[in-house]
Amino acid sequence: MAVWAAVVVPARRVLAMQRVTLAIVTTPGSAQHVTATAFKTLVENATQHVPGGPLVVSIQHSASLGDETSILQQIQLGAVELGIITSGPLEEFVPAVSVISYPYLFASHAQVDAVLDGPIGTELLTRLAPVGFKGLAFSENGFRHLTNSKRPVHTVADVAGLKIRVMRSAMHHALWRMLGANPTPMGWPIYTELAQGAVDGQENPLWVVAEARLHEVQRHLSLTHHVYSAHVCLGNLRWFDRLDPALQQAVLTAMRQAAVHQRAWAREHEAAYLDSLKAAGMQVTEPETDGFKARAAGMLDAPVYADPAVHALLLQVLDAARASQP
Ligand code: EAX
Repeated sequence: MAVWAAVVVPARRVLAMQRVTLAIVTTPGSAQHVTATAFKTLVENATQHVPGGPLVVSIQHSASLGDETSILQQIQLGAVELGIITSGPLEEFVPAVSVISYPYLFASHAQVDAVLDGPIGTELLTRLAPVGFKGLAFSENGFRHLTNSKRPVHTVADVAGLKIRVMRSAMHHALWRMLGANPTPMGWPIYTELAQGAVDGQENPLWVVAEARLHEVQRHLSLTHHVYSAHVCLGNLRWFDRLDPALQQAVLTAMRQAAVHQRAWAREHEAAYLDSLKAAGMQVTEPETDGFKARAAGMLDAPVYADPAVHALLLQVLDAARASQP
């Protein structure tokens, strides 16, 4: 009688480690890096014993995979799985995203949270799908302010003719034209361009100015608060759709928790970043914003918001921001 060797079939599913890349353009210490490291820890812990897991995240920072436009293209192709991207460059892929960058839309973080964590935020994340992205969460870049090497800006008239680097976004380009500047779209980083005087100024949240050491090459800081800038945490849609449902849930939950953690970090540190920029010698002005707002109001009729679907969403977002005004 033949003796058959017993074939042992494992009762549980085999765990298969999956390595994924998460790309950001900024350095360790940046807002994106805070979100990225929190996500990495959370998702790696959560997927230890999940079928198809664990998911192991490799963070590529400091624009090692190119600027945000290039990272978005790599995510679309599936060469990179995940990114934390400033809303500006994403607007060129999904024009609807530009509604949350509308000038002077938000006056407080409470309003930001009410809109981005409400139905409009959810709707925007789903609008990324047709171009191949899975929208996961909004983390925070912050309120943007103007810096330049030429002169203190007290009123919008002082902006006239300043050569300003803007993100690769038609919306930001149109806004700075409307404010009287001479805008030049560029990816990130921009330290060298500022140091060499290729442009006079740029606009970004305070933490960006400090972490990128722009105070070394920009003397004037004007607290304009002109645009709230979100970071959109997203992934390649095909990759996400093919994940085991438990892994999908783990990715979503970890990114949302990382974003909540990072928004708190950003808000806690804002005042300290302003102090550090003053201590580093930046000349700070608090410009008269009525003039900025009056000019920026023209954006309601700008071509970037002309598409009927985008315009309808813009009106909705303006209503929602008004309704959540403290
Ligand atoms: O996220 O490109 C930009 O101006 C961004 O705001 C910057 O990379 C920080």
